[in-house]
Amino acid sequence: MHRRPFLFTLALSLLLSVPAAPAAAADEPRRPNFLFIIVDDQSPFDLKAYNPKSALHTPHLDRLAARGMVLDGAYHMGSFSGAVCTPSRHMIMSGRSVWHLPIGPHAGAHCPPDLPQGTIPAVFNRAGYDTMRTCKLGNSYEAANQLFTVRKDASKRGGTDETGSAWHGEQVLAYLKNRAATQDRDPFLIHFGFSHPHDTRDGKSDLLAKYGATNHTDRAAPPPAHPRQPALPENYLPAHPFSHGHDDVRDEVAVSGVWARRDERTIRNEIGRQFACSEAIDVEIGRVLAELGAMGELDHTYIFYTADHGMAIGRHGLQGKQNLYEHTWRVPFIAQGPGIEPGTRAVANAYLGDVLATLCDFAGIAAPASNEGLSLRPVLEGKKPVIRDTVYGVYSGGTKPGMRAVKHGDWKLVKFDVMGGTVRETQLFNLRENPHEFLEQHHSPALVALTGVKPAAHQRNLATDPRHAAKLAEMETLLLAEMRRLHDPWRLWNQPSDGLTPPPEPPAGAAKKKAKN
Ligand SMILES: [Ca+2]
Ligand SMILES: [Ca+2]
Repeated sequence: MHRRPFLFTLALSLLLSVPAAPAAAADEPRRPNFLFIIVDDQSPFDLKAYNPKSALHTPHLDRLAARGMVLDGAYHMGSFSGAVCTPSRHMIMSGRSVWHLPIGPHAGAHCPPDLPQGTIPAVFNRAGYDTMRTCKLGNSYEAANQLFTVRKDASKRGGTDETGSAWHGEQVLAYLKNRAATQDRDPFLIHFGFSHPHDTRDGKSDLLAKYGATNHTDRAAPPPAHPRQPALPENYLPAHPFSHGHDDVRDEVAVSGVWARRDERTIRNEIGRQFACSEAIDVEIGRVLAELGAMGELDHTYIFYTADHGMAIGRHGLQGKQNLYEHTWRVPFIAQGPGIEPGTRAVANAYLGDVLATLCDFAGIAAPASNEGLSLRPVLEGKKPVIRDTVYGVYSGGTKPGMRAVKHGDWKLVKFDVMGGTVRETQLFNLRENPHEFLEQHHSPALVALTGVKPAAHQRNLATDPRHAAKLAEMETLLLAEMRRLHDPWRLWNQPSDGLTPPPEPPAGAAKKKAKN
């Protein structure tokens, strides 16, 4: 309100070609807008910003990356459910860590009852922002979602403008046009969510054709091959070398077009479908950014782009999001806005649960007491390379205790304690030297002949290499410390029990049914 006279003065001044009155601007700095873009199920390695060899065409995201900062170490903290979406989106909205959410085992002991009042829409409503949201429906944080003052949610995973990503774009464009028409000058926070590229990956026909893909529905046969299909991923395997502990989860066996298939034709076609859906999203981002530019809002708006978690689609022989390899544990994270140097990168060691603190910091709003995330602003403004030294990850939506990961510097430890104690595996990677987390199986001559990717001799799991025994012990100690600090309710086979009573296993089949998003 108090800005309107200034803006009017500014417009009048420009019109008359005389200098604007600077004193008014200094008194009341304009509060920034936020456009938070989140897609459903996307590996950072799909994007050229992370993988220059990717065939995915995303000119608008490329431009966002060129005008902003790309984070190379952004992670979702994990999940205790096959529906990885759900805890991920709770963490984004609330800034809480994975074992301190209002859902999941022992949640009540670690979560304030009024948490919805500490979520992004509640905090920004109270601060005088206009809040608007579009996204898919379901597998999210409904108590937070319903607090956006304008809400246009629907699951849109079809292959037309009305049934696909264009629908979400239209909701944001209509909102922006209404703001312009009513001359609404309040700062805004828009949650611009998409339902794709989550399966079913029914892309638009022109984009499917661009990537040589078909919306394959015949479970009895692989889809047709096509030379325009994207290549197999560098760390493709025809099967994961051991059970990862949730073999029957929907994403590994029941996604239409893939099912349990991991053959070259199936994987390349499905990546083509994923890319068709991701390019359609890029088109919508371009439309919205163009509108913000036309409204003169672009220079006053922080833009964030991310996904709720990554996705395998053939990498390491897996198809879903129920693992802790980098393709799935990590998320894309690109930020543009005032004070963020164009064309920069940082590791950050960010969690999606840092988003709330970051938005608050840029807006000049105090983060709520329930927030546990850290503001990424010092990283985004180039003042720090990382916001924390150690990153923890969990997947325990299948057999318990499940998988755990910890990353520190270039080193990453992954542990699998699954299938009733019959699978106990340890992986140690140096991510600088082995960024694709190549395993012994990636060195197979038959696989090298298929993918054309020949790992170097040292690019393998180093857990049993005696030269790295000290590093392994150090990472094991870090993992246990993180599990204790974050109230992980389980311990692994080689850890002290700490007197914990592990939560009961869900009845057989329960995890499978829940594992949709
Ligand atoms: Ca998801
Ligand atoms: Ca308003």
